[in-house]
Amino acid sequence: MEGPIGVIDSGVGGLTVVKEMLNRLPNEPIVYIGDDARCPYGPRSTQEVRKFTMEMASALSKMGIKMLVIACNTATAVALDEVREHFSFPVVGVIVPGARGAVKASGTGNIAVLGTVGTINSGAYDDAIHALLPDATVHPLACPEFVPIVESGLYKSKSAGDIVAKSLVGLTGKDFDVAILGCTHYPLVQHHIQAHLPANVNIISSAVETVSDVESILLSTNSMRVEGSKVAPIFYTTGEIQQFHSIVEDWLSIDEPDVRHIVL
Ligand code: I24
Ligand code: DGL
Repeated sequence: MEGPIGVIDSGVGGLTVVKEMLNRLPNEPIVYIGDDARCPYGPRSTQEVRKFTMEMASALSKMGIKMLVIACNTATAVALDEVREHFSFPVVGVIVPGARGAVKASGTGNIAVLGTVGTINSGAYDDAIHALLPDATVHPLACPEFVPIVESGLYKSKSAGDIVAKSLVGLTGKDFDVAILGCTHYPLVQHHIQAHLPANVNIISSAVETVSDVESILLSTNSMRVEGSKVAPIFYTTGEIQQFHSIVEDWLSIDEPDVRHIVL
């Protein structure tokens, strides 16, 4: 198999997955689509998220990708199966890898899951965890305040900690030793989350776990890119190029990244 690895997300959040890919698979060409014009997906209906996700997957399919990574938790939760049925390339979501990392890290099988309303309502993390560990106890918590904290830049301030603390009251009295960051944006408020959970709780980022799955598929399908010089990633946004460009520069430390507009 040849061609780039496609990565899709509701916006710029999936760059947390791209960052891990660039570190661990530096020779792989990446083509990314962020649906900024319709972000956030978290509060949207299942039907809408499925439709938007299929549109991004179709656009990348036409570009000849060898594999697709759905970096968005909300999109993975409701659209992974449909995307897999439609296309012949391998499709990797972020939920099964995140669930596997959590099950491995947990000594008790009691696991908290933080995510958007769409991700939590889908029950996708509960299902993935129980498939691996039938006796697990899952404590899901929707945290709709967290994405706006990050996107407003407020995540660096003290008041972000107060908002995070308020949301996490929903886990008071629950017993768990692992918490999954089941949303692309949550690694940016991880320090606030850790500070307001019991000290013994381990935090698992689905973004990190997902790249291990990408790597094993590349190896098992013998499609890892070996030869040649590094290829710069290409980023498509359905929204404004300017803002996307500065977030890519800042987050991935790429000078003059190739950011283009796309209409889906
Ligand atoms: N972080 C995210 N989204 C934003 C943002 C941010 N603005 C500042 N920061 N905006 O997601 C969403 C709105 N769109 C509009 C169209 O263009 C793109 C953005 C989290 C990104 C995680 C990789 C804060 C910020 C930043 C740089 C890096 C990381 C970060 F400015 F969180
Ligand atoms: N990318 C989304 C996720 O991981 C968060 C932002 C959104 O709600 O679209 O669930």
